[in-house]
Amino acid sequence: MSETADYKTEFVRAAIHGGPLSFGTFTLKSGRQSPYFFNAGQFYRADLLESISTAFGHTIAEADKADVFLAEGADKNTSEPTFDVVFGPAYKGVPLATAAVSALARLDKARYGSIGYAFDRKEAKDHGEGGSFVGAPLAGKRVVIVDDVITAGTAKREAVAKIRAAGGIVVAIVVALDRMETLPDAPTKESALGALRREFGLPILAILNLDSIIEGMKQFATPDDLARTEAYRAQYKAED
Ligand code: OMP
Repeated sequence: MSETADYKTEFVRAAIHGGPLSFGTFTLKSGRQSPYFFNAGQFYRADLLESISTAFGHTIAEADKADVFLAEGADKNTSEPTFDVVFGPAYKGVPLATAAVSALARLDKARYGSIGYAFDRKEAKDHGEGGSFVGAPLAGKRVVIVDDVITAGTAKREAVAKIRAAGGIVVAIVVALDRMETLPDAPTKESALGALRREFGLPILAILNLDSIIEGMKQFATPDDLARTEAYRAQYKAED
């Protein structure tokens, strides 16, 4: 993994050794039987949360500084961040957004000190402050969505629709893991991530993908788990 950024190597190591990335036989939302499963809910320990939030922070900051979130033709003023809010869909996206914003402030407080986090409620609250969202206001704001895994993209479509309905401008989606799979029942070998990117015309970034997990497994996993994951990739990997 010599060409992989240190934070990614550390993230794969923490995911495999700490428990979030496990090996066995798992039934996915799509019905496929996968030899590996990435459970973002397992990053609950302080040291694991540190590794995933650092990885999100670096990925977002690198894209921001490279103007990836700017629409084509937009004015470039690199002293200001190109987004305002990091949004994590409930439930698993909630700690990811919160921790990512904290990591951004650690990386560069002058640039990211004013970035907010937000998340949605599964059920709208009708008392107290009320509403369907918690955290930074979304109306008129440039929003980066963060989430755990992309397999088919369904949860990301829902998040984009909710944010747009609240007046927010979605500028990118960043996930911890792109499983790089073909869409179930699709006639082509198009990936879920590619389909989303074309549908919304948005940058969609992943900290890790199936290829980088397999690279990491060569260092951190057993040969048997590695062989089963490579066979799964040969069967389901998308072509774009
Ligand atoms: P979409 O790609 O937006 O449909 O969301 C994928 C969802 O699949 C995740 O948000 C999880 O609920 C679940 N999932 C995982 O968490 N980890 C995996 O490794 C695989 C899946 C999955 O079922 O595909």
